[in-house]
Amino acid sequence: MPDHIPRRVPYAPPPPPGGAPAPPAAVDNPRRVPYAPPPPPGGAAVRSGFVALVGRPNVGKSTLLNAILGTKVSIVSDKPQTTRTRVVGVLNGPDSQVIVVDTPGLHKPRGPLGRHLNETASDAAGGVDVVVLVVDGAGGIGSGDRYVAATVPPGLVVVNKIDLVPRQAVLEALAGAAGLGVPDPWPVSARTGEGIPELVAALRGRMPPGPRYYPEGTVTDVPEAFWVAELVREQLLAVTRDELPHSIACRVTEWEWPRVRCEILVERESQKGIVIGRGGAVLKEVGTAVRAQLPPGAFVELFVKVDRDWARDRRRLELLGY
Ligand SMILES: Nc1nc2c(ncn2[C@@H]2O[C@H](COP(=O)(O)OP(=O)(O)OP(=O)(O)O)[C@@H](O)[C@H]2O)c(=O)[nH]1
Ligand SMILES: [Mg+2]
Repeated sequence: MPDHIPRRVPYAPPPPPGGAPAPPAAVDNPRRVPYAPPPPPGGAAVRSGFVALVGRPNVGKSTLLNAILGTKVSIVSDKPQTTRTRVVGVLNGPDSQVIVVDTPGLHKPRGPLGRHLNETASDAAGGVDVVVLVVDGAGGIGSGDRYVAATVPPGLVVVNKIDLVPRQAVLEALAGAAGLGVPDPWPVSARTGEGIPELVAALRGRMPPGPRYYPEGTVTDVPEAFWVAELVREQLLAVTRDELPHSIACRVTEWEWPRVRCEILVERESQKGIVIGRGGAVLKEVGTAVRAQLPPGAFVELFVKVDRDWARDRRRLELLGY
């Protein structure tokens, strides 16, 4: 681990399209070593447990995790299959600890990467205390959601993105979500925060008595170097289109804080130019946006490399941290 650990940026909802990005604010360095301390003498009652957020791609699971935590720990984009790993967020309270796990969107896979993402999601949802099925209240509830509900039976359903539709449509979405097998779906907007405190209270209430699985103050288990690579990928997702997002992987190859070297892998020679941009414009924009989310002084060097096979087999995916 580096001496200087990049700090998490408190979660701020994304600015409206065209708007200026919100400046990052400082938070304390969270330490992230999982451990289970012995219960206190006399046993002050702590409720703790695991919640998995599952759903189709793009319904807003990662945005919801960030909103629940009040801190950005999972990257977000408007492209499907943004999340490629299990991402742990820890919500600490005076007498509770809720560990919320973000997962890749469950979808019909088109190759080894897709199959790997689906497996990661199903595995992450196994054995948790509450599976939360997230659906898109603005996009309609359909066969993809029913497939997820059948694959990983939920204990609670969240209808997200209610800020995008009028009240009447929210009621219709709630009625549709009730058909997914769990009564009383929860309406929320991960973007505006509407309904989030109520959802958090409900999740806390469902935790059984148990230990704090992570030290208080822990926010996530995402390793720092992986986080920087994820921030780079998030920015690339924001500026690229079509198939390109699925062809990109990022990995940090050198960490001499505050200097970080990050490689961007693309699958085809033709994609290299798009990622670099005219005169390096895209890389420059990506680097600036990533640096803005790291502690002052961070210097992120970006390199683009063609690697036809990064998404082709499980071993390669694991080497990339997926
Ligand atoms: N208006 C609105 N947009 C939202 C809301 N929640 C998420 N979004 C947007 O929906 C898109 C997808 O969000 P993500 O959080 O990346 O979705 P995801 O379910 O994690 O997607 P995968 O990781 O691909 O499975 C992004 O453009 C978000 O900004 C919401 O409550 N309201
Ligand atoms: Mg996600």
